[in-house]
Amino acid sequence: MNDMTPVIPSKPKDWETDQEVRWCPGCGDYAVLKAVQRTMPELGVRPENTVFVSGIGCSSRFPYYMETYGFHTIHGRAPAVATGVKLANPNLDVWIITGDGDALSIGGNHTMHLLRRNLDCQVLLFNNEIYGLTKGQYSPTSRVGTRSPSTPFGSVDRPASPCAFALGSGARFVSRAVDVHKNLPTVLKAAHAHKGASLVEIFQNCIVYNDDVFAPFTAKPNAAANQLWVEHGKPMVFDGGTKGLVLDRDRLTLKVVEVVDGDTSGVLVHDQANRMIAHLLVEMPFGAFPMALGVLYNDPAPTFESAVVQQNSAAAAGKVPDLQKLVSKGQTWMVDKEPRTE
Ligand SMILES: Cc1ncc(C[n+]2csc(CCOP(=O)(O)OP(=O)(O)O)c2C)c(N)n1
Ligand code: SF4
Repeated sequence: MNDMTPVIPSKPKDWETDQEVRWCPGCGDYAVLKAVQRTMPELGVRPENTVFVSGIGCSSRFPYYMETYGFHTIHGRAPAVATGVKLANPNLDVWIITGDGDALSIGGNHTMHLLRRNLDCQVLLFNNEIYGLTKGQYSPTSRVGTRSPSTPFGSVDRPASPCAFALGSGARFVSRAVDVHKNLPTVLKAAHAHKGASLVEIFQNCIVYNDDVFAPFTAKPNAAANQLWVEHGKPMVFDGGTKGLVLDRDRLTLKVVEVVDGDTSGVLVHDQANRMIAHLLVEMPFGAFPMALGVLYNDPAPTFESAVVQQNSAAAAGKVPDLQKLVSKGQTWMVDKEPRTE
């Protein structure tokens, strides 16, 4: 996030383009696009100071649909382009749009370095547990047993968790949301307010190749019992406040307990700056535990671009720029007028 004043307020319409949206009808990407366009005016930012950078995939078509600057780059390389943009002009508000394949297969290496460097940007990782654009091959987040064109007998490798990957890479802001959930704008605002790389994993339904893969916690009848929305300073309760998480201090694990008569004493209180709690939350096996959603970890640290700018200005301090001196520094030689013939 950047502090740019004065800011002329914008409306959601100001962030929409005239481009034809080319996602399948019913794709979760539409809901995320709407949520972002609705949220931007509330961030007090302007389209002309905003850049959306994406890799390749269905989700990566996003920059076409935002009336901002944008780069639809190459597969897995949005972090490299975003880093260049932010270093060239740290005042720009940079958003990365990526998929589970783009960010964690071909782009895993780049995503890791973006997060550990802590470039100030928002990374919206659309997780549909599949390669949508290339017609439904399994991805690094697909569950064991996923049948796809590239795993016709079911996948055998264990999936990666984007949030666990982010924490392991040294990310300072890690969050989760659901494409159609009303809380998505709240998570986007928190991600934007955080100075540094903010990872937002968005569970996104691919209606064509992986429909309802998140239904066990996103479908209406399952939502309350299986979604735990964490809030800093609040006890971690779910299922209408009837269940909560406690710390099993002997085993250093989490446990689900019944909350009787609303008595939450003993229930773990969310501390978003506690990295250990974040690790426990993202590692909870779904089924025995609910899906942890919201801002799981938020503990700011100095950003990459601020350190680079500071270092460059310190190195340049007291020096007078002299281009001629620079080009004639070191070894010089004369080029023969006539080519040598030997
Ligand atoms: C270098 C390179 N390798 C492979 C591809 C093919 N390819 C395009 S998109 C994609 C995966 C997209 O999956 P994901 O990032 O999950 O995005 P989604 O389409 O599901 O939104 C692949 C493998 C490519 N475009 N470039
Ligand atoms: S293939 Fe899936 S992810 Fe891609 S646009 Fe269609 S529904 Fe969306």
